[in-house]
Amino acid sequence: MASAENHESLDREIPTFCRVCEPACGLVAQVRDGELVRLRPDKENPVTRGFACNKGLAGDEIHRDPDRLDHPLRRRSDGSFERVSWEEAIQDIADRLKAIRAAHGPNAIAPYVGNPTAFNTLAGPAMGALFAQLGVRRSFSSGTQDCANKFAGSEAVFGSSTMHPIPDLAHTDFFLSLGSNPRVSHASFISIPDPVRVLKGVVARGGRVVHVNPRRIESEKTRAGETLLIRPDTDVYLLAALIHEIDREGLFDEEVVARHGKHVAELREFVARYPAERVAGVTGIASEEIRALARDFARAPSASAHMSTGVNMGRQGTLAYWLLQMLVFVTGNLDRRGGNILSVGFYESAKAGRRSYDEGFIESEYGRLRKGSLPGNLLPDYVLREEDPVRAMIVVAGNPVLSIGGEERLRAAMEKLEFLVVIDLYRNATAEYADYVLPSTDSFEREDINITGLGLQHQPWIQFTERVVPPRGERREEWWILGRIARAMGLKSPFDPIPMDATQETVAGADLERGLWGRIDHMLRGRGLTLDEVRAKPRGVTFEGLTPGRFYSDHLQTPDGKVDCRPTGFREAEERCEAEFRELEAEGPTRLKMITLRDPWMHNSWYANLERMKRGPKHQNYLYVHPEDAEARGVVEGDRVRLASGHGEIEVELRFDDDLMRGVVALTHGWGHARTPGMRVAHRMPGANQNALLPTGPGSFDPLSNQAFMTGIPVEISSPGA
Ligand SMILES: Nc1nc2c(c(=O)[nH]1)N[C@H]1C(S)=C(S)[C@@H](COP(=O)(O)OP(=O)(O)OC[C@H]3O[C@@H](n4cnc5c(=O)[nH]c(N)nc54)[C@H](O)[C@@H]3O)O[C@H]1N2
Ligand SMILES: Nc1nc2c(c(=O)[nH]1)N[C@H]1C(S)=C(S)[C@@H](COP(=O)(O)OP(=O)(O)OC[C@H]3O[C@@H](n4cnc5c(=O)[nH]c(N)nc54)[C@H](O)[C@@H]3O)O[C@H]1N2
Ligand code: SF4
Ligand SMILES: [Mo]
Repeated sequence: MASAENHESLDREIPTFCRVCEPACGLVAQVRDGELVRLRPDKENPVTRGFACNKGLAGDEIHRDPDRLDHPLRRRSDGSFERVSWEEAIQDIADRLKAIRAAHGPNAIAPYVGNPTAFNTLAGPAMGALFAQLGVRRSFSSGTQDCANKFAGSEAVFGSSTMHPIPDLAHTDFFLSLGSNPRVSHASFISIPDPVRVLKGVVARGGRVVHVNPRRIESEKTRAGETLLIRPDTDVYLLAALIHEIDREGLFDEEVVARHGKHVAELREFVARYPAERVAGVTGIASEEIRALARDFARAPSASAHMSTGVNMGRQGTLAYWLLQMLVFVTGNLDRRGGNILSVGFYESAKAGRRSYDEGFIESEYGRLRKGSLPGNLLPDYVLREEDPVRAMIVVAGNPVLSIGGEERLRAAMEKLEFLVVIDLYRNATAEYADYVLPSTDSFEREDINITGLGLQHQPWIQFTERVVPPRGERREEWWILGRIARAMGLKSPFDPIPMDATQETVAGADLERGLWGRIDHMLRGRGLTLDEVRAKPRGVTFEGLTPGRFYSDHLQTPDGKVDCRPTGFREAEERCEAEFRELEAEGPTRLKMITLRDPWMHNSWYANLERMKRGPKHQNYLYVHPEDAEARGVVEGDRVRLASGHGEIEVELRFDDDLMRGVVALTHGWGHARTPGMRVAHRMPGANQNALLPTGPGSFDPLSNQAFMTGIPVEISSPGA
């Protein structure tokens, strides 16, 4: 039957989608002899229409990377790793977790959940089920290095952490974007393929796009908007000034504000502290320019706004997100065509995140903290403490050693842990401290849907992807791994259906009973669809695009149905905000501040092992400095310099970048692989870890949200010999 065999070996083309970042770009996977050989952009994807970036298209190289984990590894007493069977690994992990829990209680075990789990539909409920049954009360995630301020902000203003009205870019006349670089990063908290094309469209229609950023970003050069340079960590004052100037000009939409807002007078009073002339010095933006921006935003037929990690990571990320929503709201642009509109998609998630902001806190060893993920910046503190420490950790798809601030304390903490399990694609920097390193499948080796964009998609759609190829080696899906551990501990697992009345085991537990995909099927049924119907359409099902008119009547989750324009829970923070303003005023504009520079060849820390991304000059990360700042310090391009903050120091090669604002230096994060021998390419071209310079411990995160301070870090440059 030679012909049948030939048929087997012919290329199969399978529509799927990328799970690296938020747009979920449609891809076509080319499979030959059961092997993934190539990925190409899917022109037939109804939403992403052939857009995909270099990282997504390199997914097959990640899949084939010879340094990928293919078998469970166990640490030997001499520190090296040995291959073990899944049975042995699972049983030993279960026994050790049980012993630690029996001896020290549930506080001794803490998970860290990394960013890629957000792109992995079945991992979430599986983690939830295991951790709930373990009684875990201390847990960490990449969310507190990324966007925790946004959840807190929306909860306070709209009564739900899952309500984030997104800019209606297809129709807007004015788009204000703070702290984002869509050309390189493809945006966060708005899922939109090829954002640059869409922004160019706004400009081509005669609209305006303004990027507020300490660096003249790539988007400007591609005619996707203009950049307004701002001193790092000062956006909150700019936003306050914009609202105040709009108020001064009488440009509030009084009718909307009176009908849907509360505490409006109090908002007016707060922003009045920051008139344009007062914030000009601190923000580095002339007062006339701030006034003009305020007028243009308020007078545009429609205007929309967005902020991202550049602002999230400042000291006032939560207040800034509040004021961003206020800017949109008071100008009547919330829920308006061309303004900010809530995206719905296959499930209305607003209710799921409903909570009163003031109830979202716990009393902890470190004072009042937000419920949910503890601050990543306290991870070392929880491990290194004498009394009731965290003794065991389970890290799923994360690399806290490199992604959180304060590298040396993190390493000390990992070293001290009695037991560490890492579930990853690679033996990453964190895995070097693990007792067990478990190989997970990658996105082409599992079934999935594009879950991440739910509630954030510019054009909502759901797509189901089959498993493109079978897992290589002994790679396993996270739900399988965690389920087996649960079962070996005598807990409930997906292999051991959970009775419906086990409500204390959280919703996730009940989901597992309905089958792995039961939760998604259930969510879809609310929209009159089933998962089988979605599966039957390999390129997915699209839903109605952004539609205004239902935000206030159907979605807003505050108990009184009003937008809270000045949440009382923010009062203490307002005083801190003012104190920091005075500090910045006193410090003046010449103090060097460090920001992060994402580039197209890294993805946080996990594209570090692809040779192709490291060709030529890309073999290291550079310190970018404005030529005049360099000159003032007697250093030149090509120098290896010492970069120091109050928290640590690194050595890096200097490069000029006159796109930076004076007084600002930039570095790409995710590097620093000198102690990661399991990733040979990364290890050979290690670069320097920016996070060695970031603050850690109490005081290094926003108490309103647990979000870490990671931008606008004061630094000094010197020659290493000096
Ligand atoms: N190539 C690539 N793409 C990625 C990632 C990656 O690592 N590499 N990471 C992915 C992830 S996890 C995320 S969350 C998204 C993030 O997506 P974005 O939030 O768009 O991230 P960045 O491109 O880093 O843009 C942040 C911008 O903020 C600016 N900035 C820094 N400090 C300040 C400040 O104080 N104020 C203002 N106004 N701006 C400031 C920086 O110059 C930078 O241009 O990107 C995703 N996409
Ligand atoms: N200085 C500075 N630091 C930052 C940032 C910054 O802008 N500046 N950005 C922050 C942001 S926005 C984020 S989101 C965090 C990210 O923080 P983390 O999530 O802790 O770190 P990543 O580097 O994204 O590591 C992800 C790990 O998951 C693995 N992985 C990838 N896919 C899978 C999968 O399908 N399954 C499993 N099991 N593993 C997988 C990768 O191999 C990698 O080791 O970093 C933050 N750190
Ligand atoms: S933009 Fe993001 S989702 Fe799209 S291909 Fe690139 S990495 Fe993947
Ligand atoms: Mo992120």
